[in-house]
Amino acid sequence: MGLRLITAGESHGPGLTAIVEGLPAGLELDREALNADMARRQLGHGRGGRMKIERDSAEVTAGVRHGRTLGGPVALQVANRDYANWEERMSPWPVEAEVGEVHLPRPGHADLVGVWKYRQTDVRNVLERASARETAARVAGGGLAKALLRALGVRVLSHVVQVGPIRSSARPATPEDFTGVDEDPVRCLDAGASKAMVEHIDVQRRANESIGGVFEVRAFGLAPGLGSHVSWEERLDGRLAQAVCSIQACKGVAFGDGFDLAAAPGSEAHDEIFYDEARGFYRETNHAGGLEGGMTTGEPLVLRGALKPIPTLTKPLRSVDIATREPAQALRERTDSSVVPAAGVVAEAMVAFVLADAYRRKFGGDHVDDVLEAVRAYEERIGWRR
Ligand code: EPS
Repeated sequence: MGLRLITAGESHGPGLTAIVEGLPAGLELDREALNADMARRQLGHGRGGRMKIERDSAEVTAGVRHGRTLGGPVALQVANRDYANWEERMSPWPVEAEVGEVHLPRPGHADLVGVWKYRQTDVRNVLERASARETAARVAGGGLAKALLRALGVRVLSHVVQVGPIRSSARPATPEDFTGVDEDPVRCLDAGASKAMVEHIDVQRRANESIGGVFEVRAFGLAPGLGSHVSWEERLDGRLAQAVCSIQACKGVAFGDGFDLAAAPGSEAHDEIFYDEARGFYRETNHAGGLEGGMTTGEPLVLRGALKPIPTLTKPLRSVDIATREPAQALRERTDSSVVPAAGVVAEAMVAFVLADAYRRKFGGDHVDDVLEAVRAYEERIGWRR
């Protein structure tokens, strides 16, 4: 059995819930590490007023005793502090007060298609669930996946490689190369680029624009052979792309050299295979980003995700009132101007989740020590040296 993550919750409702099913028993959880990720997701230059209200933490309400998993589903709750300001508008039950409907769909959001599809007249019934607030629950659930990966010696890290047109030149090769990334205002490892990114965000924000960018996730210490070539649903690149592209505003995912590989001659696009007694099998390059034939190669996983600029604009785009069908400006709301640094943290959670799921599928095990023994036996059989 693999891992399953279900999230529930609306942006301004009482709170968010994450349920993770399929973790082995005996897995040690680190409360501080879970909540450190929750806080990291709230950071980044370009966030809006909402992040001053929320102080996210993940409260465990099921599946854990004295810091270790019991083998059943784990439930996590994240409160929405902002609910205090929305109690009437977002009450789960009918209220006396007259609550106005939202009729101005924002281009680029789920608003218009969502009201058609779910037979709604109020855009709020769509936007509340479509909101990227839901990613707080993903990070809570992903934290459990990270705990399993940590027990298996795997680290999943991220950094920002582009904000608007400004690119970072950092190419972190080891987990240590990520040191200090969370202290940078845009989670960028290239100090010069970081400064220019912050300036770009400030200039664009003053011009009432929103800003997109690219984050990169790297995973170190993976066993070879996670995923499979035998059927399309099992290919790990496909599973990772789905998980990362499901992050709100993500429009593209690439592995390793990604789209640049399309222009390279074949002789320069692949990672030649070497062997020596000390290292076993190894590669000197990683154009493939750690995946061949839909399986991990044992090299670091390298994945990038492209975010479009957020569709809630303080300079609203043209839209149509869905009640009157008259031309109108799209809904104007409090908003972030850039969320690329936060999206990297969310992508860590999604990548960790897919990788932990791949370990569960390949190695099974009801207790975490069963998993560890199975991984060690497999690595010994193939002669894999970390
Ligand atoms: C979001 C709009 C903003 C963001 C929100 C995502 O919220 P609000 O409408 O309350 O100002 O702050 O992100 C979060 C709340 C969060 O925790 O990341 C959207 O429309 O997607």
